Amino acid sequence: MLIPEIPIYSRPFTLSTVIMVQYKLYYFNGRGRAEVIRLIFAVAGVEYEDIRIGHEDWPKHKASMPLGQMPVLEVDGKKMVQSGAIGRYLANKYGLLGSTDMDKYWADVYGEMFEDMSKKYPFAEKDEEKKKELMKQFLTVSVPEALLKMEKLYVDNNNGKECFLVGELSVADLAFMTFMDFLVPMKEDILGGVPKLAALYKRVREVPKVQAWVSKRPQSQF
Ligand SMILES: N[C@@H](CCC(=O)N[C@@H](CS)C(=O)NCC(=O)O)C(=O)O
Repeated sequence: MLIPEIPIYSRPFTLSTVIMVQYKLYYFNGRGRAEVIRLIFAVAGVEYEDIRIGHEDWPKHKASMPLGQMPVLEVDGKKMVQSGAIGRYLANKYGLLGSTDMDKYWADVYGEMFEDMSKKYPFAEKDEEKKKELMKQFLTVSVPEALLKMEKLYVDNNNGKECFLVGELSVADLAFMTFMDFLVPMKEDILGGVPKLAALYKRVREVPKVQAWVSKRPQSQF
């Protein structure tokens, strides 16, 4: 039987939408480490409760989270932790992990690259002068260098084809978009040296279900 090639994000109906699971997502009022999870739900058309805990209320909730951290995804009452693992779990469930084992591997590689890049962001630096210097290094050296390497991998892996990171839309694209949504307001031309990735960023943001979520998501600083 011939199965029509319809991209997952425009499929109207999947088996997963039939089996109703109760999802509750707990995070701060920000995109941060929860946004990829929210984007997966948006693209897959899955309902969930988006519970945003204010920093002032966090001490009251911390002990109820298995690792004392968020995001936490409650699935039918069971609390799941670690954003990357939750993202892969949901992406696998909703067809956003890549189609082949190799695609899945590469989606993971890109995810690790974003994680490596974010680790260089000087979140914890208290000294304002030092932080300014580290931020400059982060935005003008560390990230652009990593993006150059990433663009090369992306172009090689797809033979220059203008597509998503691993062909079809995957969790890696959603993670890429989330990372760029964080960086672009800090440095508008951060993708200036990587035209293929700049086009990819636009492509991901133009996916109708992504666009719909972006247009209605709460505005937040991070
Ligand atoms: N590796 C974890 C890190 C989770 C994490 O660091 N969460 C932060 C917010 S982004 C948090 O809950 N901070 C509050 C605290 O540790 O008390 C993940 O990706 O889920």
